[in-house]
Amino acid sequence: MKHYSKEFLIDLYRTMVRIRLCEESLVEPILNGEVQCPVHLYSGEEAVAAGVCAVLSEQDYVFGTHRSHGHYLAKGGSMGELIAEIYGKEAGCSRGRGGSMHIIEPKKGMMGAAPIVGGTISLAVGAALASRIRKERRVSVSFFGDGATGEGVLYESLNFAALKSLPMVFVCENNLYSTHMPIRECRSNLPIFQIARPFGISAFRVNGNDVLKVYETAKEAVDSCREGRGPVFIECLTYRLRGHVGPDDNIQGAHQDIRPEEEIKRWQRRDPIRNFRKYLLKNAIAENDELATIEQAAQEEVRDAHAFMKDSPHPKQKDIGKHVFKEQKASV
Ligand SMILES: Cc1ncc(C[n+]2csc(CCOP(=O)(O)OP(=O)(O)O)c2C)c(N)n1
Ligand SMILES: [Mg+2]
Repeated sequence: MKHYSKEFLIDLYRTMVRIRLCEESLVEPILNGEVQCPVHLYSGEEAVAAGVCAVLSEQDYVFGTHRSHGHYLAKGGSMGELIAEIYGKEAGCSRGRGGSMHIIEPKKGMMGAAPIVGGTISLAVGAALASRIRKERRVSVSFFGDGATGEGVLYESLNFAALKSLPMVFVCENNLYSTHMPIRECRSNLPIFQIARPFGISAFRVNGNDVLKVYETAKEAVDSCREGRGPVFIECLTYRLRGHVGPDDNIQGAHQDIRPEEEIKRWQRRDPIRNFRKYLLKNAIAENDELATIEQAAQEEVRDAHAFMKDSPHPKQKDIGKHVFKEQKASV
């Protein structure tokens, strides 16, 4: 096992706990209708965002998906601004105009998220190209789900990134489902990471619930990018512990999860946070009290984030069209 400082390991734990508690704080408000925009919770997948973003500097770029609260928080986005965004408040990171699926913090390198499946992959390629042209050595990370493997833009992006040897890491969060569609029903047998190989791109599959494995693979990938060796593809096997959208899979309001109960239970036992907590205790890296203090601090941050949101007004009706793209009238 590689040697890591206690501080580093605790930071990984803290990041995952902050994401989980933030996500879980939204369950009640979604169910009682306080939160009105669609929210795709990241609970269960925290090790991917935490492990990958721990490798990145603030200058590196991250592009997300419809399920990106974790990417935003792990890249340094403010929890208060995230909660405010989800509630449509003016203090939100997109001034309340975007909601859960349009979160962004360019100052921290979180360049944005979007609900169009595969929609940000080519933007990440563009950022990697800009980094190359400007000789900035910034690495661009594209997070996307297994569902994006059905989108042509992924293959165009793989080709272009390989062609130009761009400093880019493709991170596929394979949670085995695309909405309610099991992956085995919509893909050929080819393991996802192997789609990168015909393009000459190094590709790996890791246990996406093991934060250290994710970190180690991402570290090699990012180092390789910085050395100018071109893009890398990482498939992270993981599972969402909540529904596709909202806390449960409410297919037309049925609040029903169509995934097999046994499968859900199996993945609950692989909870990345619970298992990393056990690892920290077993290896005497931290005491129970220390971890409890971290959990308490995260809970307080969540409370403060909700208080911050409550103090912020909604955008005024007359301003609702400001800060959003508009169709321009042709001048001729
Ligand atoms: C281009 C496009 N097609 C369909 C949808 C509807 N849609 C929203 S999320 C989703 C599933 C995405 O699955 P995946 O990429 O595996 O991400 P996950 O939700 O599992 O994290 C689909 C099909 C969409 N938003 N965009
Ligand atoms: Mg998926």
